[in-house]
Amino acid sequence: MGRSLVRDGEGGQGADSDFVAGFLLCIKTKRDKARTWHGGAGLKISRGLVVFLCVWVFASALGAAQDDLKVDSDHDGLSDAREQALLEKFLPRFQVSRGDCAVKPALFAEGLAKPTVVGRDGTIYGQVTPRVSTKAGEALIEVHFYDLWSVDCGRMGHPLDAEHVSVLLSAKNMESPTEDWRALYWFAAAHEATVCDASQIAVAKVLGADEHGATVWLSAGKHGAFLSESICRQGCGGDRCYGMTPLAVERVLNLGEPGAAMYGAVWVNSSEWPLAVKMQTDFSVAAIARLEQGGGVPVESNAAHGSVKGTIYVANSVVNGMGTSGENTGAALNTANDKTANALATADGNTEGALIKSAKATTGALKRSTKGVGKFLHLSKDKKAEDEPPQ
Ligand SMILES: [Ca+2]
Ligand SMILES: [Ca+2]
Repeated sequence: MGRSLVRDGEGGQGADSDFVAGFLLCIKTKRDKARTWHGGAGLKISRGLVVFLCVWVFASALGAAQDDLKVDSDHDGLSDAREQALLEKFLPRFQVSRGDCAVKPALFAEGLAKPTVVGRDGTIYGQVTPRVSTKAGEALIEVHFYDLWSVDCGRMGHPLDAEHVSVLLSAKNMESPTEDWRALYWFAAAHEATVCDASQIAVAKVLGADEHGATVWLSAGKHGAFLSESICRQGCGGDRCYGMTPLAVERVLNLGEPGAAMYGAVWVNSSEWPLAVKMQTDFSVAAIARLEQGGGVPVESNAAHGSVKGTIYVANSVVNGMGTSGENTGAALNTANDKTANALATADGNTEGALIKSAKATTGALKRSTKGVGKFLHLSKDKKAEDEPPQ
């Protein structure tokens, strides 16, 4: 990471600069007075005054530093300094596609309701929120890391793309020092709230990521997040992880909390992307219970539409096998909702069967079957090329 962007007055840097300024002033004053101590009467008074000024300056700077460490800009009970320290300690090791058409996660202009890209420079946004634990002697904090892109340039791409990864931390109490906090669970979002939802949850120790950030793979163009490279295709077949390279994170900026934005991130509430809804907890009791039953390895946090995903996956394969490019998967990744899922849930068995049979039959039959799936998904035919790895 190039640098930590903690503003003056938002985490201690302001206090540090006051302290340094006071120290320099004190040294300069003592040096100037020293030149006159050899000059004659009244010098003892001057020396006492210098000592008094020094003590006053240091005491003021120290007080200011302590006050700044208590600043809580988003009013959630955690200081800005504590939130920033946890963001930096648990920053995920993002793996991105070297040829991603959106380049890197973007920096957005402060204070504008409309998300406005300033630069595609590898900025990661964060959110640090205290949670209530049911265990005595345990404190919980949930940390979200948002990779916000200028564009989703996979299938059925669209401007702006809000993705995220999160972690649940624990320590003895909220005042525990940063080094004492440990990760319990990691969550990686992939196509949330669609029938292709492949979001995963895993035990941090199983990933070897309980004391630092987890390694997370972001699919090319679509930017779905995966806790293992091998499961990158678990959505509906529209994700690819190829040519992966570590993301050089330029900065980590705290978004604050809903209704209490930091760094001018008022654009979280824009209707142009589903970002505000991602600021809620990712660690439901049901998801954690499913995870613990499975031994802690990455499991899908929402397995409700598995058969539907299978249908779309087959449709995707058939379309690819035809040498054409279909919108089916891409649109499902982006737009399919529960209504669509319900429609498919009643039809997916027949549809999938038809597709599999069609795959063995004629091109004409294939076209009819894929059109059938497209009809279920309320889609039109594709105009873009498939986002396969570059040759
Ligand atoms: Ca706070
Ligand atoms: Ca916070």
